Order: sequence, then C-alpha cells, then structure tokens
Amino acid sequence: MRYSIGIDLGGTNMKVGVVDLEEKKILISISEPTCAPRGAEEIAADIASMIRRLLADADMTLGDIAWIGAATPGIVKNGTVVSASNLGWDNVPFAMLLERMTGKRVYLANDANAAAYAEACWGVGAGEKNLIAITLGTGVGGGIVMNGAIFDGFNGFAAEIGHMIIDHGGRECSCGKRGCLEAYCSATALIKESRRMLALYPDSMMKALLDKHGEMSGIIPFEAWSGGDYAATSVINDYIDYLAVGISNVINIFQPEVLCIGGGISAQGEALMKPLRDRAARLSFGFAQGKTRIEAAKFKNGAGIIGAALLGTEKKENAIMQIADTVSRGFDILGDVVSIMPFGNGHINDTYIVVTENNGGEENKYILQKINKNVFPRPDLLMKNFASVTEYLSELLLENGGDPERETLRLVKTKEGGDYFVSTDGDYWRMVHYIRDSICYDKVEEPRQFYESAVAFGNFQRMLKDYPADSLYEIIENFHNTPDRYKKLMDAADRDKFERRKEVEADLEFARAREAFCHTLEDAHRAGRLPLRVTHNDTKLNNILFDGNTGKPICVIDLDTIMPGYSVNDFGDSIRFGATTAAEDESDLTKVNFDIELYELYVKGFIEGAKGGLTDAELEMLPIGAIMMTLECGMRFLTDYLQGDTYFKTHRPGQNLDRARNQFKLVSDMEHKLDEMREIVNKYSHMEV
Ligand code: ADP
Ligand code: GN1
Ligand code: MG
Repeated sequence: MRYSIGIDLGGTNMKVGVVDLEEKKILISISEPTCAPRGAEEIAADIASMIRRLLADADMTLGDIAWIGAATPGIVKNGTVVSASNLGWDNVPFAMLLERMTGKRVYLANDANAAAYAEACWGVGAGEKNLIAITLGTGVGGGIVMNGAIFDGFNGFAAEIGHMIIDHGGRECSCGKRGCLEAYCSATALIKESRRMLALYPDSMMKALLDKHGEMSGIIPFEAWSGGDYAATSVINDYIDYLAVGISNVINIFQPEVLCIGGGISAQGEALMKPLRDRAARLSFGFAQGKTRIEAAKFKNGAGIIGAALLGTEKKENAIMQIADTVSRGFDILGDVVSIMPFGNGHINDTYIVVTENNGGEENKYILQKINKNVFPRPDLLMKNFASVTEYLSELLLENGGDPERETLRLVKTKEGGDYFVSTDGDYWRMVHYIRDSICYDKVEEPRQFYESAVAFGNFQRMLKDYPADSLYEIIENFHNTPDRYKKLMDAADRDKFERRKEVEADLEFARAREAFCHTLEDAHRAGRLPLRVTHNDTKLNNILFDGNTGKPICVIDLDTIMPGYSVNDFGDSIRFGATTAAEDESDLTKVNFDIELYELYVKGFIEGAKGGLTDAELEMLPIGAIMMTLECGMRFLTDYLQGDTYFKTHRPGQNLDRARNQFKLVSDMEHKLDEMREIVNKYSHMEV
C-alpha cells in the first residue's frame, strides 16, 4: 500500500498527516491544539476523528492506509507511553487505544526518535544504515538509528545525548546534575551566555541587535559573530567547542555514517556546520576508515509526522529479527533460520512459516505460532491439551498403519525439552513441523473437497471417541454455549463502549428474535438427548490441510479448542463456513447464500466418517447444529465489533460487522430451508455405511 498516517503528538499541538510512501512526502496534514494535560482516551478519540476528516478530504478511506505511526513525547516502549510529563500520562497503552479506534496497526515511538528515523530514511541519512540525530532547541535531544532500526535501550530511555556529561562539576543542568551537554549547547544555554557576556561587554554589537529584536535569542550572538563582534565571537566559539566535544564523543562510540544536527539552532546552516566539522574532526577517532558526515537536518517541520508514518517499515524488520532470535534461542530446530514470513489466514494466533538450512544446504520448514493470550488465558494448559492429544493421535495412527508425520501435528521440542517456549516478554510460542506439500483452503473450490473434509472431520471425531474427556482442560469456558454468547452480545450492546450500537440495531434485533432458539442444544443436553464428546470445536475448512499432489485431506489442524462439546456443533461450524456461496467476510450480502448442495455433500461425508458413531438424536439435531453455529458465530463477530475488534484479527475497519451480517444472512437462508436440510440428513442416516 502506498500511504500511511503519521501523528506528531506534542504537548501543545497534535498534527496528523497522510504520507505518500512512494513520493516520499506529506500529502496532506492538519494540526489541532492538544489541550494537555488530558486523558489518553479523549486524545485518541480526537486523533481518530482528525484521521477520518483528513482521509475524507483526501478522498481516501482507512482501506488505503497501510498502517498508522505516532510520535509522542516521553518514554515510549512496546506501544506504551511509559511516562510523558507534558501530556500528564503514565503507562498509557496508546498504540492499543488507537488500534481499537481505527482498526489499523499502530506503531509508537518517542518523538525525537521518530524525527531521527525520518532523517535516517528520507533525510540526510537516506541510503545509510546508522544515523545519530542531535536536536539543539530549548533542550538538547537525541535519536539513534542503528542498522535501520531505532535504538531505545531496554527501557525506552536511551539516546538522551543532551545529558551526556562533558564537564565534571560544570554548569548546572535542568535535570539537576552538572556538566551535561544540554547546559552548554541548548538554545537556552546559548541565550544565557549571550546575556552574561553582554553584561560584561555592554558595547557589544549584541546590544543593538537586542534593541532591534526586543529580546535575546539564539540568532543574536550568531549575527553579531558574523559581524566580527568580540563578545559574540567568544560566546559562539565556546558554544561550538562544547558541541564539538559532545559530537565527537558520540562519533567515537557509534561511528555512524551520519550525524545530524537539528532543532532551531540548526537553521544557522553552514555558518555553524563548517567550524563544527573542523573541530569535531580533530577530536574524533577513525578517520582513516572513512568519516562520519556531520549534516544539518533536512526536515524542519514535518519530521515528527514523517518519522511516525515510517515506523511501520522499521518495526517489521525489527519484529522479524526478534522472532528469529526467539526461534533460535527457544527451539531445537535443525539448521539456521534463513527466513520467517507471516502465514495463513487464522483469526486468532500469529502464525509464521520458518525456513531453516543446515551446513549441507538442506532445508527444513516449521510453523511457528505466538499463542493469543487475549483469547487463551492459560496457554500452558492449552499446550498440555495440545501435546497429549497429538501424542494420542500419533500412537493411534501408528497402530492403524497411518502416517503420524503427515496425519497429525507434531510439536518441535524446545531446547529444554518442553512443548512451548516463553519469551522474555512473556509471550507463549509453539512450533510444529510444517506439513510438506500441503494446501489450505479458505473457500470450497471443488465440491469434492468439501465432502472429503467432512469425512476427515467425522474421522477425527471418531479417533478421539475413547480419549479421556475429563483429562482435557476447558480452554475457553462456555466456548460454544450459545445462550451465554447471546448474553455477552447484549451486554456489549448495553455498554456500547465504542458507540457503535445505533449502527447495529437491526442486527441486534435479528439476534433477539432468536433468543429462545439459542437454548435448543443446551436444553437437549440437559434432557439427556445430546451427549458431550471430545470435539474439535473449530471445524472450518481452513483448519484442515489437503495434500497438494492428491488433493485429499491429510491432517486436521488448529487443535487449540479441543474440549468436551457437541458433535452437532462440529458439523455446524463446517457448514457455516463452507456451505455458502461467498467468503466469510463478504460485505455484499446479495452474494451470500446458503448452498444446499454443498450441505448435502457434507452431511453424506460426516455421517460416513463417523461410521455409525452418532446417536439418532445427534443425527436429528445436525441441522439445528448448523443454524446454531452460524447464529453463534454471527453473534460473536457482532460482539467483537461492539467491543472494538479485539478478539478476531481484522484487516480493515468494519470487517467484523461484515462477518456478522454475512453469518446472519446464512441463518435466515437456512431457516427457510430447514425442512429440506432435515430430509437430507434422513436420507443419509438410513443408508448402510
Ligand atoms: P488460528 O488459530 O489463528 O486459526 P491455526 O493453527 O489454524 O491458527 O494456523 C493458521 C494457519 O496456518 C492455518 O490455517 C494453516 O494455513 C497454517 N498451518 C498451521 N499449521 C500448519 C502445519 N503444520 N503445516 C502447514 N500449514 C499449517
Ligand atoms: C476463529 O482460529 P480460527 O481462525 O481457526 C475462532 C473460531 C471461529 C472462527 C470464525 C479460538 O477460528 O471459534 O468460529 O474464528 N477460534 C477461536 O472464522 O475463537
Ligand atoms: Mg485456524
């Protein structure tokens, strides 16, 4: 995508701009007073509305935007503003707040770091890997870009170049310590020194300039210096000497290709830069090997917006590098990691395909997943279920002449011999062997596939029929308890935290009209007509892998929700996803129709796969299961929409609402065809299998 949004949130103004990533410029921007201190929710809501206005003016939608970046003052780490005194914020998860309001991925960085990043990407550091920025303003700020990524220390506090001590016991600094670079090289320090020298040399040219301008500024000593004034020359000479010391310290540590000087004082341009280069050159190491370029910043205004808008390019590389690190530190893999890419279309976990290579050039592939902690509060217990079920299936396959390397998931052990790896930031990771030559479908492409997936899911259920159900942890409570899902929807509507309710009144009404129906399966269970079995609970088509060569299903995947449940729900979940004429998030409802022919194929396959393992009551309730799962899934999507899209992954605003309406459309189609659906089940229930 060509555009992203950059936000420069300051203590005084908040600026928002659409940035053209191809033309490398701000396309359009607006600014409003921040009115700090103020709550983060309020500010985020204002920014979200500024974004909407800006996009409308540019004749764009959020769909045209790749991501959003925000630069804020203070200490920033992992999407959180840890502390920002000029906003009055402590520990504000600002990226998450904005993500909820916009449905877009939001990246966050400290404003000085973002400005440095802008210079590194598109400014005086373009084409280089390492740039250090020093801003000479009211204070002295800094930003470090190393190997194309912002370096901010373990705590987000790094790059405080202004507080590098250059004179032990020297001038008092605003931070309370003595001798910091800021006490010598900020505009504030320059003004103070100019005033002091003017008091000592009242005949200085600075006097006339002061009378002309009305107040002392950083410009006056520079102007008087260029006129050869003695007092001003002394002020500026000292100023440049101290700055050269600070800069050469930085160069000696980092040896960046570029050292960039920004802030108000950098407007002096070459008059300042030339003597600075000469003096810094005398103090720095490493000249034989090529030297650091010292340059005035390219961006005067707009560095914050541009740097923020570019954050998506930084984090991606960074994040992948971190994941590579997790993989190599955590798991007992063969060879070295050569690539990691996001993979699949799951709505829940972060899934990656990892390719490794050993010395002989032999390649191995793995699937790596970061378990969604928001959805699964106990990833440890989830992994216990996962490990024991896959082990059980693998033994069963061995006994029956199957191939446990292809027909069930196989965990890759961690270096400590465990089933999952917990990274330093508390994320849970698991790895399974990639099933070679496998294909995963998000939509039925050939009717035969759907029939075969039914046999496979029916089979899967049969294979687990003797699995000890009470040894399984209930990974998500009330997962397919439809009356409970109904209640959660109505609660979300009552709270209406994101003010989306008025838009969905008709959809809520649709659910309300079916409240009594929601109890059907729970009632049947209580009456002893519907047994609990070990079920998969997430039987959509893309949770089964097909063989790329033979086209046959090989392996049922996504075992996160294996729990005691109703067989008719597993049946129903497949129907809602597969027996339809459109994708799950199709927004044009005229394209969304229940496909009774696909339904028939699935009924036939499921009953065959279960090989008589279903009771008469279960068979009779299959059509109810289909409607129930479709209705329930629609209600879950709608609930998530009302709650700000935090459960299911979304790739565009309104996607959950589209998904909900899509499911509801299928519900009404099925209701109209219920008699036919029952007849079809009857037909196959009484066939010899
Ligand atoms: P989610 O819970 O987010 O849906 P899944 O476990 O279903 O996560 O994995 C997401 C996708 O990754 C699957 O739809 C499939 O395309 C792919 N996938 C998962 N495991 C494997 C595997 N072992 N081999 C090949 N592809 C896999
Ligand atoms: C989720 O994980 P995935 O994408 O296979 C969800 C299912 C929903 C489905 C809707 C743990 O499945 O329950 O039916 O999205 N999984 C979980 O497409 O909530
Ligand atoms: Mg899945």
